[in-house]
Amino acid sequence: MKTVFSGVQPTNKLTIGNYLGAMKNWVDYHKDYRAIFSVVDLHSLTSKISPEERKRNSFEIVTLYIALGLDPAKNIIYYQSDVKEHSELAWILNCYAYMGELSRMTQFKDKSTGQENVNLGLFAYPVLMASDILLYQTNIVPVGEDQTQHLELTRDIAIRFNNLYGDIFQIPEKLTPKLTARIKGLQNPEKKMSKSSEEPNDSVFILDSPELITKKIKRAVTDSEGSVYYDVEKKPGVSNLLTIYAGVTKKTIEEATKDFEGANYGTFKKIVCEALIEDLSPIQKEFEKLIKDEAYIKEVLIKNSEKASAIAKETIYKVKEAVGLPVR
Ligand code: AQP
Repeated sequence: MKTVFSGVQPTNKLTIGNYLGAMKNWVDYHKDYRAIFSVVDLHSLTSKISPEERKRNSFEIVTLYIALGLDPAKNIIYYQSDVKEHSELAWILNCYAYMGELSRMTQFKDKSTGQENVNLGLFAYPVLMASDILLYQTNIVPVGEDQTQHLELTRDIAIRFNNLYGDIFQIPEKLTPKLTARIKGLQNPEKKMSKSSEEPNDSVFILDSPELITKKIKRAVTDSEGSVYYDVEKKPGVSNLLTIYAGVTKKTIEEATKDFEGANYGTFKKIVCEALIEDLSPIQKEFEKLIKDEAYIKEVLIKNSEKASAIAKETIYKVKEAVGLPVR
């Protein structure tokens, strides 16, 4: 059976960008793939958040995975730090990745610009991400568009390693949703919506109340033209809201645009809000129920990390044997 792997960093609460660009599409994979979804907490050490926040976010994200419909009996849901082979493989692959290629990563450039002491982890982040993916002999990686460059690097490292040592790693393919690959910020529709955005009305979080969602969408930047159609260059704000609407209603952009023929921006925003709230509300209800059952979530994490470890150990064995490290 082929493997699908993806992960989310517990750097904050999750946005509808994370949801529409990645997680919404994860639910049915287990039917055709061995489905592995991680909370990549080691990655989040590259960001400055408190230990309490990291812990709480991680727990909430796992709960959200289940609330979204990921059945923990059919999907491997776990914390990255619970499987020590992620770090082990990352170190080994660090020795096969080049400073030059890592320096070209745009996410590193974006996140390090203006920072005084850039931590080494931020620079090496893409190698840890490559390790996450390669550890499970992953075939496909469903991610948003922002991860394209990291995925390319993962493939390059895997091919380089295989050329040296034989068929050790599966070469993964990226799978990005056509329309919702890059949900933009509501206040800055030229930039991607991000969970660590400093502008409070830029991101809608999956767990935002209906009132808050309404407030944020009402304030979303549009333009002065007054008619609703899709044109990312000319109308980034309106196009982004149309994309969100199409994403939650599972309509094409043409179908979505048709729904707003003759509508003014007030009506348009109201309908986008309603559709978004309707899509998120069952997830929020399920989340509220599950989050109270801490023992259940902890049990899911223990059982699933054991499953993940068993797969990871097989890859590490192959890798260590290939490079001449002792195996037992
Ligand atoms: N705006 C977005 N549109 C579509 N997809 C998105 N993703 C993130 N933002 C958008 C996808 O969500 C998955 C998990 O992302 P991540 O947690 O690894 O971190 P990220 O890509 O760096 O996302 P954020 O929200 O911008 O986090 P911070 O602010 O912490 O850096 C990935 O599949 C990603 O593509």
